[in-house]
Amino acid sequence: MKILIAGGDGYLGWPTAMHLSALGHDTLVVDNFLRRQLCHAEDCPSLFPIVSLHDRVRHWKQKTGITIGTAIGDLTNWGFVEKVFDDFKPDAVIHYAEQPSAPYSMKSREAGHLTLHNNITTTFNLVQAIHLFMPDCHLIKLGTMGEYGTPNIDIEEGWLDITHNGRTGRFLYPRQAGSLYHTTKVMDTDLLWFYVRVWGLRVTDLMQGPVYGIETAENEGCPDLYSAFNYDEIFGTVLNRFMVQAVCGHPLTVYGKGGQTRGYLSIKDTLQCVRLALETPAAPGDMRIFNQFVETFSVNELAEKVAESGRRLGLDVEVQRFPNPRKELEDHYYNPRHSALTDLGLKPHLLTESRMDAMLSLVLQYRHAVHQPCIVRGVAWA
Ligand code: USQ
Repeated sequence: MKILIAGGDGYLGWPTAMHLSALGHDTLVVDNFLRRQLCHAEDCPSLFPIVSLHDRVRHWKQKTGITIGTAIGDLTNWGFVEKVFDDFKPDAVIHYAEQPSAPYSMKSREAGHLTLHNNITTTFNLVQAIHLFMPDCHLIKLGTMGEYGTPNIDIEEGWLDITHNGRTGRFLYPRQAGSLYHTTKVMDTDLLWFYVRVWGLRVTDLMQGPVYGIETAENEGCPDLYSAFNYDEIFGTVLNRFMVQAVCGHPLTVYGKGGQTRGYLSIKDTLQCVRLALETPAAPGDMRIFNQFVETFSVNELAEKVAESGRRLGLDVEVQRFPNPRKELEDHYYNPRHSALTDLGLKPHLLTESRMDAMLSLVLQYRHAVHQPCIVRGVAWA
């Protein structure tokens, strides 16, 4: 298949490009380096030195003989989008090209507007280009479990059957996001559902939980092929942050009561999930929604797992409660379904002690590179 990976330079986009190209797909990475620029501007460096996209593509070619194509430009610019689609004519688009940080989106009016404009316009342009150039193309969109929020009822996979005054209908499951970033994903879902209804697009919307990890089958032992790994308050996800905090002697930053529960998955499972969605495309006029995570943990449970792993590795890890900079429930019911991807064949990599220790050992090798000032930055929802 010809696969366009929008946001293919990112934490998940680049590993996806390697994974799918290794399976024999003709892969094109499209990116404008927004994530690199924002991290640079916010003084939030990656733990590992970031190799340029062009160098990674060269390293991958040397290692495997496979060429990954690149198109550098901004997907909010219609002229660029039109040219890329006209030239490449993808059979599938994997859409990661969004500003992915909740704290960044809440930082200032400007950052909020950038998030809103970038995320919604990119989704809109991709939908328009698919309709115009490749109406049969399957769009796989990375959404987020955060679209649902933390309701006091079970979370279904995307849809809810509602009986009202004796009549029953199927609707998008109610969304109530906890940040402007998460709200842009809700808006994406609505936009996609609208165009599925009117234009018969084929869409899979993946409600993904926070991802952790570094190595995949394709980059194992090859730092030149690693993605950027953020551990700062703005761009780092919680488990990646805790791992880095553990190795540099920073207390683990549990926000508030630490009962916030989310569905987690490793970067290896993200690749599996995206591949499974690709191999079983949505039918025309179908909008599939899959909940993409493999196990749930509270922040307290994650902190305890990191502290235990640290002890096994001889580290003295302190867990500390910090005032929560976010507005979120710290103690809540959380029971989301997640059977659709398992039914397609997902084989989860669970967060076992040995996997925790392997990741922490790898992070420990880069302890000298940790930039402590970015760990707590004080971005508050208020
Ligand atoms: N948290 C802490 N301490 C920290 C960092 C986070 O207690 O140092 C807590 C947060 O308050 C939150 C939970 O850990 O309750 C998860 O936070 P996170 O920063 O790992 O995840 P989040 O901001 O929700 O966003 C991340 C990705 C985003 C993705 C989302 C999936 O950045 O792109 O969409 O995970 S989900 O969380 O399911 O919405």
